[in-house]
Amino acid sequence: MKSNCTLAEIAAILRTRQRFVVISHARPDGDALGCTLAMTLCLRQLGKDVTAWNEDGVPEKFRYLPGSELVTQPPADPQTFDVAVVLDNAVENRAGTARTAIAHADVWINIDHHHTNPRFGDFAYVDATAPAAGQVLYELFRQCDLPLTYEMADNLFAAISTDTGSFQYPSTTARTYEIAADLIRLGVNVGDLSQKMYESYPRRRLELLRALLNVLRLTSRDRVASFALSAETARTLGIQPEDNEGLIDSIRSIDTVVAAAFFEELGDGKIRISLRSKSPKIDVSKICGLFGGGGHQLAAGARTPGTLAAVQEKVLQALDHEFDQP
Ligand SMILES: [Mn+2]
Repeated sequence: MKSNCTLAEIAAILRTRQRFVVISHARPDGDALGCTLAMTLCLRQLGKDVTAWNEDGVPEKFRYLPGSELVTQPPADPQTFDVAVVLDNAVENRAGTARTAIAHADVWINIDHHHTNPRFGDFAYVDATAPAAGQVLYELFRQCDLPLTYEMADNLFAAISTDTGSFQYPSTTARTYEIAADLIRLGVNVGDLSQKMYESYPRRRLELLRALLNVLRLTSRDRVASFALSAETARTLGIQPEDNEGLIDSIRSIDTVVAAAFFEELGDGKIRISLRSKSPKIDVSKICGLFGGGGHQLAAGARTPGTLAAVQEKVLQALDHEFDQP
């Protein structure tokens, strides 16, 4: 595998070039958007021309992030830039139309924390020990004396908090808390921001959870919990794509459960698979790899063709097989 460039090399490009585009992955989570915005705000501080795109724009639930109005859906006509910055994205085409709207960039920068990231681009920096891409960006800004404003701090804190399950996942380290402390000193209001992140859901999200709990399945001797969302249920409840983010955690919290799975019927004949594990012995990025996806050992995803029932069955069998390994 290609090795990392240095953070100083990336900082030099940020300082010397002028026209930037910042992208991450489609169906953005808090890390993807927090990073996109922190980088965009940093480049604006440096006096650069910055464009920030996401295939899905900024979902309603993330509009509290400072600068969220700066991220737009990409235009139909591809554009040319000096530099394209790709964040929190291990698979280049997961950026979707945000990727195809870039006709050309002289330099491609790739900053990430997914161990499956092949280090695409001209300058790639992947730290698989970081629990969030936001943590890697923080190190870049601080080590290279780049601007780090209060608005950027809010975005980085949101990125790290959401990707660590509020500083709970095993990838959370002392360094993560040190960074959080620094971000709080920069002005992050933890109570206010956490309420926006975790206690401001629309009612339909809870209605969705109720519907999903009705179809909850426990398999592999109660070590695997799963539920599936049909396109019809999503339509009936008026579900937005961002509504189901994090619901998988509610079934993972069962004491006997080691792995949790969520299946969602997408409109295009594909099924979205989300897997979470509580044990390194069950590597869910490996299982998602069988279905053309990837991610982290304890959190991974894939999109695969098929029917909801058939895909669920195949994944549950693959999981069951993992428990048989010595
Ligand atoms: Mn991430």
